[in-house]
Amino acid sequence: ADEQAQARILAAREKLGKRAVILGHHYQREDVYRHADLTGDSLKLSRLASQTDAEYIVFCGVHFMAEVADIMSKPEQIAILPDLAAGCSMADMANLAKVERCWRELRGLLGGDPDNTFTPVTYINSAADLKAFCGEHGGIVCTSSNCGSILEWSLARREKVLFFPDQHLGRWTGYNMGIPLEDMLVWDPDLENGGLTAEQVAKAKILLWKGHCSVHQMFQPSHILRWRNQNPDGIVISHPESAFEVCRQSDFVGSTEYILKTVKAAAPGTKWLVGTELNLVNRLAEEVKHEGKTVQFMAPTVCMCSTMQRIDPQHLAWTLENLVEGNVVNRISVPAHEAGPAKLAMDRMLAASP
Ligand code: CIZ
Ligand code: SF4
Repeated sequence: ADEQAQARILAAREKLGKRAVILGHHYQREDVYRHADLTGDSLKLSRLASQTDAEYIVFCGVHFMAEVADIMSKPEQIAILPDLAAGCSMADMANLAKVERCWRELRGLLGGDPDNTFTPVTYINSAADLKAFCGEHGGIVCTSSNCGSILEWSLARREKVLFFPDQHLGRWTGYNMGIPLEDMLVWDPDLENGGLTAEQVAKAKILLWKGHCSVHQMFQPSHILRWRNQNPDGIVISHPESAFEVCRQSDFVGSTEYILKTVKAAAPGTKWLVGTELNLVNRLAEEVKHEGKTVQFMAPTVCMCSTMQRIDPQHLAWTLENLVEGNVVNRISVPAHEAGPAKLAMDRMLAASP
C-alpha cells in the first residue's frame, strides 16, 4: 500500500507541475519528507512558500504551520494541510479563552491595564487567534531561532512579558539574558490568577505559561549523564523546548535549523547526542555518517511527534489527486479579522529578528 501511495504522489505531482509546492518540516517522516520541494523550520518554510508562484501550498507539518503559511502567503495562494488532525499538543495548551482570562486576571492583580505593563509574546507554535491577540495588544511572535531578540524587544517596550505556550523556551531564553530564575514564574491557566499572588506578579519579569512539548519533555538529564560517561569526548545539543536541566547540561541549545547547521559544520569524527524529534535526528545521522560523525537520539525509547506522523503518504496522495481533479481539500484559511492582527505580530517579529 505504501509503494502504491508513493507512485500516486509522483503521478499527481507530474500533473500539477509548478501549481503546487510541497513543504516538508524537519520533523516529517522520511516517506513524506522525500517529496518536499522545500524543507526547513516553520518560519523558513512559510517565507519560502510565499516567494513561489505556486497556487497551492501543501504543508507537510502541523496545523499552526499551515496557518502561518496562509497568513504570510499571497492572497491568491491556498494553504493545505494533508491531514486536518495534525495538530500540536503544545499549541493546544494555550487558547484564546484562557489567554483572555489571564489578561483579565492580570488586570485585577496589577490594579490596572496589563497593556501598560506586559508585552504578550507567543511562540510560533500557537493558533492564529493567539498571534492575533498579540498583534492587538502590542505583542509579538517568536520562534526558537529568534526568541532572545524578541524578548529583548519586548522588555524594551514594557516592563514585563507574558510568554506562551512553552514555558521551557521562555525560561531558557530569559536565563540566557541574565534574568534570575526566581523572576520567571509559571502561570498555571487552570488555577485562579494563574496560581500567583499580586506581590509575585509585581516582582516577576516574565510569566511563563504552563505549557510544554510532550516530545521534548521526554529528554532527561540522566540520559545526558549516562551518554557522557560512555562518550567522554561527545557533544550534546538540544532543542530549547527541552526541560531547563536538559538545556543546562547540553553543550549547545538551539532551534532545528541551528542543530542541523551546527552538527553539519562540526569536525569529522565527532560524536553527537541530539535532543529533538527522532525523524530529524535519523535524517541528520544518515547525512553526516560519511564524515565519520555519529549522531544519537537522546531518549532510550522511540519518541516522535505523533501529530507530525499523521501526515503520511496516503494523505499526501489523496490531497494531491484532489488538486489534480480541481478539488481543494483540507484548506487552512485564517479568517481576515484574525489574519490581519496575526500578521502584524509576525511582521513585528521579522523586523525585530537579526
Ligand atoms: O519552528 C519550528 O519549525 C519548530 C517547531 C521548531 C524549530 O526549532 O524549528
Ligand atoms: Fe508540537 Fe512538540 Fe510536535 Fe513540535 S514536536 S509539533 S512542539 S508536539
